[in-house]
This record gives sequence, structure tokens and C-alpha cells, in this order.
Amino acid sequence: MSAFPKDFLWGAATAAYQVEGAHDADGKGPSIWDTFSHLPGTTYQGTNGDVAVDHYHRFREDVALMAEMGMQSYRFSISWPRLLPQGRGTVNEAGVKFYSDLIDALLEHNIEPMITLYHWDLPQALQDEGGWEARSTAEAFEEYARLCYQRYGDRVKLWSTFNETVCFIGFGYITGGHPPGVKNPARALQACHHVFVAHAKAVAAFRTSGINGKIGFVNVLQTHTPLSQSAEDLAAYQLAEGIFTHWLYDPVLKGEYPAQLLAQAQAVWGVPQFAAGDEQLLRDNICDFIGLNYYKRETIAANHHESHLTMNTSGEKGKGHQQGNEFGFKDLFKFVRNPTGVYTDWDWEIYPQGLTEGIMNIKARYGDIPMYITENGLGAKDPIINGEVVDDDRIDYLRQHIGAIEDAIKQGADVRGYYPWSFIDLLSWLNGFQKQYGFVYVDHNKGLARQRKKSFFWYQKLIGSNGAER
Ligand code: BGP
Repeated sequence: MSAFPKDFLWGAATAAYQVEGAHDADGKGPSIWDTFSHLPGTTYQGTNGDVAVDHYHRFREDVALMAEMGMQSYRFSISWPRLLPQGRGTVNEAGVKFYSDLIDALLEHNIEPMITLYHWDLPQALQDEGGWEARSTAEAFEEYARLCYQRYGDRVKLWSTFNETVCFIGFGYITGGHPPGVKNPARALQACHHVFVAHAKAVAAFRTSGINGKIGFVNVLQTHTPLSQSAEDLAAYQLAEGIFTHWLYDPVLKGEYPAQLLAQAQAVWGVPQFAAGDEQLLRDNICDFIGLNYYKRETIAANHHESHLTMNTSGEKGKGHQQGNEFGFKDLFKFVRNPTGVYTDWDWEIYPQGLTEGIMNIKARYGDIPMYITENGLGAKDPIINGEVVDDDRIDYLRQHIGAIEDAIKQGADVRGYYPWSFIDLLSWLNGFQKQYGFVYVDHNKGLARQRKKSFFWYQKLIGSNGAER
């Protein structure tokens, strides 16, 4: 027997841009990722989502594999420009039909759909009008959300508005590594505010939609540890907690920003600027649940230098966290390599206890909020031995993290589901196809043929025993 409740949902996750392909099929409009990934030098070896793993045309085969693995829920995202090519206004019925058919196929197999409304692929048309820096994008998002509720709300109970603000705002507006490629913290904070406004408007619309379901928000669960117990490392650690947790969770779980940080940001940059009614809007529209995406822990140290992000996008160990070039902000903090840490080939620390700690920290700060682990997984180049994909490292990683969730449940956390990233090997935004996460391998040399990995059969057993056999 495991400690997982009987109705715990064992699932897996993907995102539209990373699996669907069909980037201009059947009336879909371009997204900012379609544009960005076609610019030279933006992604690993120029990879893009034009075809991805062609889930758009093969979703029935993929859903059959999900069912065979025993999946009880599937987290996927909707491509906004597939439904609304201009971001608002005219509806592309062929796009609506694609997700409608996908939902029907899932339900036929008793797989509960969990929809993410925004997993980073903003319609390019809205970017051209200012993207998240323009308040009108929040209004367009509400229109898009209402359309999804109308068309899918009769069949879908689990919804989340946004995936990982820290990534699409942080990389999009601070480091410039994601579209729209801006490097300006003040612009980031205002764009981020509009995301919170869009979220709150979509939650408000959900609550009057008559849907018998729940709506939440998905954040990175970033567990931090200070590099040392020195006063300056501890101060840096506190600040990182404030920015990466409190700033990004408080508005959706408490309905307000952390007061001290807000005052500091407004004093230094004059942002975020609130429109009349924003404070009330946030307060009135707190989430029903929080989705947590956990991959790694970050070790935090004081930082006295200008630093730039050296990201490992090649999978050659040691390319990340290069001394003097770690991600950070001068006089605030930086992310450093933990001297005792165990790292993946992409320099992500493997630290399962961080998942238990992170869940318990969320519970301590926000009370008894229901939680779903909406992403967790190991990016690796999987070995193929005699034709079989032997992803033992992934099995180990998942086993340990499932144990960490069980520990949190035993300590009283209300965790209701687990969605490993990812159901199938897919396109990693900046790392191409070589960073694999799936239970299902896709052979790019054999017309994207699907193949079950060793982890597929392992997860199948685990689901069958509600987490006991692992
Ligand atoms: C999360 C994203 C996913 C996915 C995952 C793995 O931040 O929500 O879309 O890509 O990270 O990241 P990567 O592909 O960079 O390894």
C-alpha cells in the first residue's frame, strides 16, 4: 500500500508547441515561438516546432498509447493562435475541432483532460500590438479563455490559466532567451502584472461559466538553498525566495503582491503600475489549486559582479553555472553550482528532497491549497540497447521524486495528481530534440515512429498499483 489517495491522478504532460507541429495547418495563425525559432541563432541547431512530433496528425495513436500505459489524466495546452489566429475575433473552427476531438478521444479512454490555456505560444498578432506589455493582451486572453470554456467546458473539469510565468517573463523580458527577446527588468514586471490581471479575469469568467470544475495556475516550484550560512549568502537566499516564490505565487494564491518587494520595485523602477480595480480583481480571484513544476534545486550566493546567463543547451555537462557567468543580478544574488550536488548532463541538480521541501513550504505559506505536480522529469540522451530504449536513469529520477511526493502527503500536504514531463519525447524550447523526457520515444529517422521505452512499462505498473510498485 502507498500513501497516495485512491482518487490520486497519475498522468503525464506536454505542451502544444512542443508536440503538435502543423504550425500553419488548417487556418492556424503564427505564434511568437513560430517567429522566434525561425530567427538565426535562437534555438539549439535551429530546431523549431514546425513539425515537432506531429501530434496534430497522430493524436489518436498517441492517446491509444496513453491509455495502454494506464494514464488517468493528460495535461496538455491549447495553442491560442490555432483557435484565434489574430488573438481575438474570428474563430478558426478547424482548430477548435482538433482539441474537441482530442478531448473526446481522451474521455473514451477514461483519461481526464487537464487543460493549460497558455504555455507560451502567444499569437504573433498580439505581440505586434505590444504582447504582455499591453493591457489589451489581458483582455484578449479573457476572450480566448471564454471561448475555451464554451467549447470544452462541458467535458473538461481541470483547467489552468498560465504555465510558469518565471520562464516566459523571465526569459522573455530579462535574459532575452525567449521571445520577445527583451532585456529589461522594468518591462518584465509590467508584463508580469498583465499576466496576473489576465489570470484573474479568466478565473472570474470561469466562475460564471457554469463549468463544474476547478481552475488553477502553474508555477515553477523552485527550491532554494544558500551556498553558505554567511550573512550575505543568507540575505541573497531570502531575496531569491522573495522573487521566485512570493512574487509569483502570492498574487494568485493570496490575491496580492508581497508588500515589501512591491514597494521596493515601485521605488526603483516605478512598476508594476496598477489600473483602477486591479487590486480588487486579484483579491477576488484566488485559484482553486496550484500546479507545481519541479525539476531542480537552485543554490544561491551573494553576487558582487555583473553576471550573464550561460545556459547549457547542448547537454555537455559543465556548460552551465560557469564561474563568473552564472545567472544572477549584481549586488542581489546568483545561482551557483552546489559543491555536493548531483547534476544532469544539462547541469540541472537532481534533488528529490527539494520536492518534499517545496511542497511543504507552499503549504506553510498558503495553507491547505490543493496541489498537482504538473511537471517533473529527467532530460537525458537515452541509451538504445539492442533496439530497446533503456532509460534507467529516468526511472530512478521519477521513482525518487514520487517517493518525495509520498513523503509530503504523509506530512499532510493535499497533493492530488502527478504529471511527469513528458508523455512523449518532444521539442525542448531551446535544447532541440536531443533532450528527451518521454515514456515514448520518437524516431526522427523513421518518420517519427513511436516506440515504448523501458519507463513506459515501469510507469504502467506503478499506476496499476497506485504508486506502490516502484
Ligand atoms: C518547463 C516547461 C516545459 C518543458 C520543461 C523542460 O519549464 O514548462 O515546457 O520544456 O520545462 O525544460 P527543457 O525543455 O528546457 O529541458
